[in-house]
Amino acid sequence: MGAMSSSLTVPARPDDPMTADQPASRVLVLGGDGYLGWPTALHLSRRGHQVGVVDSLCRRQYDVEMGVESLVPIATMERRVQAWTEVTGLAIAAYVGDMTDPDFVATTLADFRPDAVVHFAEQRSAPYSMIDRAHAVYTQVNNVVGTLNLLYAIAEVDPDIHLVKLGTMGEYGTPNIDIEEGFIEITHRGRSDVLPFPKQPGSFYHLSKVHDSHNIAFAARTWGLRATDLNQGIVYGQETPETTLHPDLSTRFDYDAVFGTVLNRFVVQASAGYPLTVYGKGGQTRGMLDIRDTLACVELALSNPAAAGEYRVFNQFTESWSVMDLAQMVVRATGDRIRIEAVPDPRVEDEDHYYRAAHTKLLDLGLMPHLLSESLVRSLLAVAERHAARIVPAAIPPTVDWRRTGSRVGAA
Ligand code: NAD
Ligand code: USQ
Repeated sequence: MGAMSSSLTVPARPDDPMTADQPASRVLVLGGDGYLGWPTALHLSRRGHQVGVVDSLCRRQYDVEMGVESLVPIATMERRVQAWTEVTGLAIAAYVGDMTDPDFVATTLADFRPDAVVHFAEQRSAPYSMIDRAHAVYTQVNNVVGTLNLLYAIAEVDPDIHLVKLGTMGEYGTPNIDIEEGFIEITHRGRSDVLPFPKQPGSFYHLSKVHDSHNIAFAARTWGLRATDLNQGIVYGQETPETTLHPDLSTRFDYDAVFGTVLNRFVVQASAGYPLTVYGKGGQTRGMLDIRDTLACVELALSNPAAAGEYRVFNQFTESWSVMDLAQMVVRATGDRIRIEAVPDPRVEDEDHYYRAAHTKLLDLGLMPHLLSESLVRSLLAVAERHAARIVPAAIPPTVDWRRTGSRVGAA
């Protein structure tokens, strides 16, 4: 996808409110038009930071390619930013461009002069990266080159900028030992060292995050950059206190087999009366978190920055759930109105395995998690039911097969 280096910049107002307990900072949210980037930008703006969003809008283009749309309608990026100012009086600067364009990245950083950058701007679907060779190459070039361009721009524009980068719990895979937060002390032939935790990612997408992690650690070590890698689990939910202020502030909600994540998919399937698509045995266990906790974790990372030269890793999830446990909770929340369907697993992954991952660093910084419950699932069901008329049933069954090197996709 080529670069679109136009910019629609909204000037910041001098009278933006500040919170009493936190010094305001300038934060650039890369991928600020996406599912998580947009609500993060709103949250930080409301908390008194001067916020800019950067996005190539490629995520909207994947929808066209897949023949699907977000279940909840979303406004254009231009309209979203305008609506935020109308509703709150606060301004968000917006830049449209591609992170794989090094000049765009450097110019944007030099123009906005952030204290911190939150980097969400990657192709984030494992199935999309496994469609065929072209999608695997696109994913790794988009993600790895975008992040490399960012590291160079930070080093050249202002090495003091704190990089908060979205990684993934899936970098670790599912080893038969406890997962630590980024690093593990290893004793080998009588000598000990603290080394990066071994990585066993399960898709070319997850591999792109591993490559990013190594590049970021190297840049921090070499150029003295400040970097926090947030190894985030699977996010669920769609509403945050800011996105519900106006329909034009809604964030996207994906339920299709390529971009929909597991609990969001189950909730939409249930609201459509579609049997829940548990892949394989359903013993796949993952760290998960509420979308509101993503915002809180990013804010905690920003307000407790990494030191110069420090590369640190936080495991960003609040609870672990197996896919079958999630499906059973959704069934209960519907009053047993729907059933679970065992679908042959299109992925190559352990369907029944040990899983215990450390996640204390964000809790130590003060995270107060929103935990998953049947009542929370019912509130997600209510969101899905409001938009049930927009569900495209053909988008629900899985189309991408890990074992084949070319899959047919697209619900249109
Ligand atoms: P998303 O696809 O909704 O948002 C990503 C945004 O980045 C999109 O708006 C897209 O247009 C933009 N983007 C992608 N490549 C770009 C490029 N080269 N230049 C400029 N913009 C680009 O994804 P999301 O669910 O909001 O995820 C955000 C980040 O969080 C991703 O890095 C993802 O890997 C990570 N993450 C997400 C989840 C989850 O459950 N959604 C879980 C763990 C980690
Ligand atoms: N699964 C089902 N049925 C479905 C969909 C998924 O059983 O209908 C299973 C998958 O096989 C997998 C698990 O649920 O075992 C999770 O799948 P997912 O699509 O919800 O999550 P994943 O592909 O891992 O990717 C998502 C985000 C990605 C992020 C990752 C966090 O798309 O950006 O990095 O979650 S983590 O899982 O911790 O790596």
